[in-house]
Amino acid sequence: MKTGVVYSSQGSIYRIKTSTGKVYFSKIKGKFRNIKTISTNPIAVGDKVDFTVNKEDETGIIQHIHPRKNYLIRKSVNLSKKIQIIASNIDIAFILVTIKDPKTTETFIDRMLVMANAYNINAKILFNKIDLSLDKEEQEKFDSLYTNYTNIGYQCLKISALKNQNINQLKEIMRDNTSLFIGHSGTGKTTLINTIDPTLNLKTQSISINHKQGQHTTTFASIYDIEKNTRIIDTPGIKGFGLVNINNDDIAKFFPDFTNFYSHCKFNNCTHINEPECSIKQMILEGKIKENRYQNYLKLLEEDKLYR
Ligand SMILES: Nc1nc2c(ncn2[C@@H]2O[C@H](COP(=O)(O)OP(=O)(O)OP(=O)(O)O)[C@@H](O)[C@H]2O)c(=O)[nH]1
Ligand SMILES: [Mg+2]
Ligand SMILES: [Zn+2]
Repeated sequence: MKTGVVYSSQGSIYRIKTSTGKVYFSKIKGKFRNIKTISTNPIAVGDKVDFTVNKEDETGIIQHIHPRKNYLIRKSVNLSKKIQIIASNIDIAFILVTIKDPKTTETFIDRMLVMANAYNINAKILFNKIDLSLDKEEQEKFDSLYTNYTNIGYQCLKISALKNQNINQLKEIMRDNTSLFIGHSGTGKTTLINTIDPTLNLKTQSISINHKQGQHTTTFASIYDIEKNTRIIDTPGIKGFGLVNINNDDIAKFFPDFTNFYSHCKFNNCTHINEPECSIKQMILEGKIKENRYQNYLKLLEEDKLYR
């Protein structure tokens, strides 16, 4: 039996890499397919697995998954509401945010941060495409997002993947970690990986001229080795996704700027909307919680109905 990490999966074929660097294309042992897992994919990119090797063609069969340190999960927007593990065993999830071309929605950022917090993943924010010129309104948006998230306690970095700005600083943070890049399509996740390691030469594509949106160039998650212990997981762009297994009255617990206060609400299942003696609403009046974070929170609650 050999042990390795799943570097990518396409259909039912998993590309596994061992510690010696050898790659095995593998399938899953039959029994996995019948097990009812929480997700549509029983094995995810990042999983550490044990597998046997077929002597004739050197293909593998996955026999066992090691316990996951953590995983990032999403519920799809469409009717199927399928749950999918995006990747597992992540040290840092970098959320790529662009102010324009494409515009990243604030609820997307907050949703990602809530999921990362709930699923035990260290999240940081990368504001990419800082080489683009912004109008006054966009610049104000940028400044307020940067300041607010930094004040809440999230590490934020301003970068340009295309113009190689502040990339060395990012590389320092990434060293000896497995980092995941996530964001809307076209925010520059793959471009950033190419800038970090130009030898990879991965496919990227300009955003559409009419809609100013990405064109879903990356279609499946893959791990890339940057240095011996430094890895990056590239992921396909996502528009929106539902929170998984988080109750409405728990969402506030994953807003770090709310956590000092919600336990003072009169009702312990307070959703901080219309309940009397809500300490979150009191803290907004006192300026201890930013009004726009609260608006994002309400929007997130409202939007999440679509996914349930
Ligand atoms: N001006 C500017 N353009 C950038 C920057 N980073 C990426 N781009 C451009 O944005 C477009 C989309 O980049 P990709 O790297 O393909 O985006 P992605 O996030 O991987 O997109 P998906 O794979 O579809 O999720 C390309 O035309 C890049 O050249 C940047 O820092 N500045
Ligand atoms: Mg891409
Ligand atoms: Zn409350």
